[in-house]
This record gives sequence, C-alpha cells and structure tokens, in this order.
Amino acid sequence: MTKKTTNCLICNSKIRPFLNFGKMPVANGFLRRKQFPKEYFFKLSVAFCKKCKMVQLVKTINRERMFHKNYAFYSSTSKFMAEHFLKIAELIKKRYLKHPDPFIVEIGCNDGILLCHFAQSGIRHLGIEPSKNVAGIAAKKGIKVTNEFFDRALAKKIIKKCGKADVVFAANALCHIPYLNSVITGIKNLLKESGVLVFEDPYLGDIIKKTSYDQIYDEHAFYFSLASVKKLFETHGMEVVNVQHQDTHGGSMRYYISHKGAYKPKKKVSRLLAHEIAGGLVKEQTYKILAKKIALSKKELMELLSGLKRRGKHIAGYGATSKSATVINYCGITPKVCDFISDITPTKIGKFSPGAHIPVYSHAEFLIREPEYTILFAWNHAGEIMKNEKGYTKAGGKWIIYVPQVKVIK
Ligand code: DWN
Ligand code: SAH
Repeated sequence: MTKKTTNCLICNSKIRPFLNFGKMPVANGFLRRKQFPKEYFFKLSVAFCKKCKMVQLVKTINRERMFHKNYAFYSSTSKFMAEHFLKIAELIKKRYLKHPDPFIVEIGCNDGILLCHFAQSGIRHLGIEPSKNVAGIAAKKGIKVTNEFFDRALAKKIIKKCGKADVVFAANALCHIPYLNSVITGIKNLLKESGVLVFEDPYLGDIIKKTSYDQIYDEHAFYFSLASVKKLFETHGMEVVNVQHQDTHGGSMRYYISHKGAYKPKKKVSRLLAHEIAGGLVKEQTYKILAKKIALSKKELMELLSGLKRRGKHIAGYGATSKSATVINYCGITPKVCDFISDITPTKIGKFSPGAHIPVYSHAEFLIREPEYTILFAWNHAGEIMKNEKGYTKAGGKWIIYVPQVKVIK
C-alpha cells in the first residue's frame, strides 16, 4: 500500500489511500479490437478524509474521457429504475411544484428517464447532460436539455436565462463530480429561498455492509455518508432536512437539502447520523477492515471460478455494468474464465469490456449459448433479471453472485 498523500477534493486536507485496486481502465470504455493498443489505464485507489469524513478517489481522470458523445450507460435500460423515477417525479410534483409556473433542473439527466414526466405535464424544466448521445435521446422525448457539464458558471447562465429553480434534482450524478464545491455553490445560487435540492447516490453504509466494492470506479469520485454530506453542505450555508434510504443501485440514500433555516430538519436525519457514528462510518479503522474484506471477497470469487473452470464449466456474465469493470480487472477475470457478457445496450453489444476485453453479446446470444454458470454483474437489478430469466434458471442455469457474499444460486 502506497504511503503517498494527496489532498482531499472537498477540504484540501492531506489524505492517504486505504485501498488500492491497481491499474484500471475507464469503466464505460467499451472498445473494438483495433482500439486495444491505445486503451487508457489509471491507478484506482480510495481514501477517507479524517477531517471532512469524505470517502473519495485519490486520482480522478479527465471528465471528457468518461462523459462524451458515446457514453455507454443508458438509464432507461431498467424497468425497475423507470418505475423508481416515475415515483419520485410524482412526489416532487405534489410536494414542491404546486404553485404557478414552477421550474425544476436536473443535473445528469441522461436519456430523460426522470424529466420525461415533467415534460409530459408541461412543467418548466431543464436537464443538464454532458454526454451528447444520451442528451440527444432526452431531447427527442421533448425534454429541454443542455449538453454541458454543470458547475457554478453554468448555474449563473441558467439563472440569467430561466430564473431560479424550485427544485434541483440529481440521481447518481453528484458523486460523479470531483469539483463538488463549485457544483454546490452553483446549486445554492440557483435555488429559490424555498427551493430544495433532492439528490440520491449509492450509500456508503451499504457499500460497507455488503462489501460492494464494485461501486468503486473512475466515474464515482465520492462515496457519500450522511456524515460527509451534512458537513459538506453546512460549509455552504445549507442543511440536510430529510433522508430516505432507497433500494436502487444496491442501496442508495436520498438527501433533501435546503438553504439553512428554510425547513425544519426531520428527526430521521439526526437518527441516521447517530447510527452512522455508532457503525463506525467516520472512523478510519472501518475502512482498513473494509479493504481486508474486499481482498477476501476477491480470493473467494477467484477460487470459485477457477474450480469451475478446472471442471470444464462454461461461464458467462450478465450485465456489462460499470461496476463489472472493477470486479473483472481487480480479480483478474479473463475471457478464458468468462466467455462473454450479455447486455441489452445496443452500443455495448459487439464490443469488448474495458481492460480484460471480454466480448459483449446480445441477450439473444445468451439464450442461444445457455452458459452453465452466469456471473450476475448487474446484481443491483437482480429482482428484475431473475423474473425475466426464469426460463434459464428452470433449465438448470446457475447464477454466481459476489455481493454481499460469493455464492452460487440455483
Ligand atoms: O452511477 C452510475 C449508474 C447510475 O449507472 C453510472 N456511473 C453508470 C451506471 O452504472 P452501471 O453500469 O453499474 O449501472 P447498472 O444499472 O447496474 O447497469 C446495468 C447494465 O446491465 C446495463 O448495461 C444494462 C444491462 N442490463 C441488461 O443487460 N439486462 C440491465 C438489465 C436490467 C437487464 O435486464
Ligand atoms: N441520472 C441518471 C444517470 C446517472 S449516470 C440515472 O440515475 O440513471 C451519471 C450521469 O451524470 C451521466 O449521464 C453523465 O454524463 C452525467 N454527468 C457527469 N458529470 C456531470 C456534470 N458535471 N454535470 C451534469 N451531468 C454530469
């Protein structure tokens, strides 16, 4: 483990990695064979800041390497997520947008999975989406979207053109932005006095509880807890007024943030904070233990896969997720171990997974090839996938999962 220190992305204190995954590719960098020689790699390591309590990447890569005109993740590939966003859209409309001419801004709207519900109701909205391909899909749905990165400067432009917002929403987006202080300044300026920021991201408490280390990859600069979020917004004169745990993406937390004093914080906020402190989320030791559990999880998964290969079993993967880039490359899963990965995203099919270069095939190909064992890389969508794949399971197909524990499900 390197002893080298760097500076915290939030408070600039010295930080030191507790976890080092080694050389990693761009998690959504699916590529063609001719692109193999020029593939970009970087060192993926994670640190905990003792001062502001933020768990974060030690090195972040250029945003244009990740978010561009061919961004591989399309939010609308999951029906479960579409339902999730419909529910939160209804809640936001009812709770915050009842007055005349309300305005909602979404940071990282992707293909418009949430904003379509506001566009359909004729509610004034704006999506901010730097990845041009998915922004284009949102625009085709009749959503107003700007193809830019959100920060303090963009917030200024939005205020000038559209006025201040009642709600700023961000799902699985704020944790992607290393220059978070600029983003929060922008949000603070953009929100009306009574305005609310509603955001959700994978929850650090779940990552620790489930050893779901595959949440750690280039795009995820931060792993939020209430403790770190609360401190961060307080430095900007804002406060957390409510929290709601979500079942999405393997366990997420939704935070409601307002200008300080605009709303009375719910008791749930202080209860969750006490729970985090008791659970050790603000202690360095917790992360040292997590690092050990991750190493053990890798060992168990590779022992299982090697054993199956020794017995000549045919293994494939399901869901060419960003998360799988970490598991595959950290554990050393090669195309000799996992023949192919099934995925329904057209832009991933026919390409190779980043780093290990495992081919990505269509779902139709998965049904034809019927692997004896399938590694469930999209474990966060297990409910939806198990329902759809009853036929494969009934025919004797076996599932390999590694979160929260490495095991085979028949
Ligand atoms: O934070 C992020 C989240 C919101 O989405 C981004 N940084 C990138 C992305 O992460 P991910 O790639 O790990 O997300 P998912 O939702 O776990 O990806 C699921 C993958 O599995 C997609 O490529 C679609 C595919 N899939 C499939 O082939 N069959 C998904 C479902 C539900 C299916 O039935
Ligand atoms: N909100 C969607 C998409 C999450 S993926 C969902 O929950 O499914 C993260 C998204 O954030 C990508 O579409 C990416 O292009 C976008 N993004 C990254 N940096 C951003 C920034 N600075 N401003 C706005 N969006 C950003």
